[in-house]
Amino acid sequence: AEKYNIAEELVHLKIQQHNPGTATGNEWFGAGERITSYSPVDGAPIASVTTTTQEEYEKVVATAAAAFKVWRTTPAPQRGEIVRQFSDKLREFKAPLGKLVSYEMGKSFQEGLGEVQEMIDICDFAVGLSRQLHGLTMHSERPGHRMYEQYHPLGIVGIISAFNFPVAVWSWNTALAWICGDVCIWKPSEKTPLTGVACQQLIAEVLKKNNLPEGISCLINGGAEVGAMMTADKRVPLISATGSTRMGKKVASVVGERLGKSLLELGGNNAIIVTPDADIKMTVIGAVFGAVGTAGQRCTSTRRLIVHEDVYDTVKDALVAAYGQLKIGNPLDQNNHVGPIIDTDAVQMYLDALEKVKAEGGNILVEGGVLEGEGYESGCYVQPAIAEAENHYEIVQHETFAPILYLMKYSGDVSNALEQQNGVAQGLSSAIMTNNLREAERFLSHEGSDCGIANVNIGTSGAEIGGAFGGEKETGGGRESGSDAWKVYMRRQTNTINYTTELPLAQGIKFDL
Ligand code: UN1
Repeated sequence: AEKYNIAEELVHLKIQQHNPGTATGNEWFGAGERITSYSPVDGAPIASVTTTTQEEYEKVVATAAAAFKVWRTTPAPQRGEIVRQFSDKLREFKAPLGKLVSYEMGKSFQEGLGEVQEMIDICDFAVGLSRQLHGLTMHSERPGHRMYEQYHPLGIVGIISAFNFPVAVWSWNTALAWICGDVCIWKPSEKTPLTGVACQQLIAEVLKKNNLPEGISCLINGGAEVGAMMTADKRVPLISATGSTRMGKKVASVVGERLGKSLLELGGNNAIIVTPDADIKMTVIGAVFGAVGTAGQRCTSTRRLIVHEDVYDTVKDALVAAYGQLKIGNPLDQNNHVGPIIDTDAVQMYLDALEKVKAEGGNILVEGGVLEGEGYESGCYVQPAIAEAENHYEIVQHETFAPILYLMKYSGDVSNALEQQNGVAQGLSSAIMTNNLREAERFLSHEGSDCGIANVNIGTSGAEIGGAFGGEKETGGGRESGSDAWKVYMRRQTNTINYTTELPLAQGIKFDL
């Protein structure tokens, strides 16, 4: 266990035993109750942070609002330069931050490093974007008139993120929001507050070095009641929330009530369709990584495999064999494939799901269960499971945030597989494994996958930052990260300028005085 101690990383990242949990930048506040962060790796308490009080929240919003007045007038490429400096910090601290992500959240060290890499990538993307916040120009129907559009900063962006990508999802939002001229208030998951404190300290140093005001990057901590301070707050024009569909519906209704904007990235129920033309070796790698990577706790995790009857037995046998090779244990030990899930409540949900699939008639192919004994003392290590199931089962329709894979069969045409794949409430990620052009194009067409992400010969998880990330239906409809996702962080203004001495009206209307 000594070998996987992270005491040194905590010192490096300036995490103390008791940390204030609220910050406007370099200034920290800590009057609230404490939350202790426990590691699912060994069950040990890591450190604590204070939750944000209403009074502290008021200070944060006031400071952010004042900072916005300065930040919005800073030229966008100069804002990009700040993000570039932040990405340098992330490069410098990649190992300790990746290790803290791994230890506090439980994902493998490789995935912890991958998450910090994703932060670096989105920063690089944002730096380039800071010179490309383009609007269109239009031709006016009136002589001597010019029309164009501009994107202006929105104001304060509230970010509510989940435990499973404790730092990357914040960076997708914040790197774009900053170059767009917005200021950010971040509430990380109450299950992973320490990675939040670490990130806040890194960005705060950059802001201080550049003599920028407090309030550009703010941190608040706590549970749903602290998130609710932001969602109900008219001074926060955009709330970006990642988490369960249940949480998203609540956020959307509160923000909608005040006609604010929300950007929601909620549950997935992602499937891979395996056609008779699939490369079986690629299928198995993609499916196993998709189902057990991050211990099944990505919103893009593969939850369903929809396999053609001609290759069903081959795929089934290959999967069962692959699951037999999986090493489950301390995620900081790079020999292990699968770490713990986040906490014992999540373990209970996993166990309940396995009971339910059995009760509904499912056939367990790879038995699940909670691991016990040396190295598993936290009680959070579970055996990745596979069940043969049917799409209409209530439990299959539900996103269980754990490594459970449902294996299903289809026969005939790929449209039968598509019906199953689209036949769930969620619409985040999807994939097809095929070497048949007709099937691949059908899958990508308007009558194909109904998800925000649709991949060919790649699994459902592990999206790159360059594309827009998000999904349809109960996934919430939001898009973050690449492509033109930046537009949601800005307000669009249409400008018409008349440079003549006449005042002609649009639509040819005559109004003579
Ligand atoms: C999430 O699970 O909330 O596509 C984000 C992926 C990662 C991001 C997942 N790049 O799996």
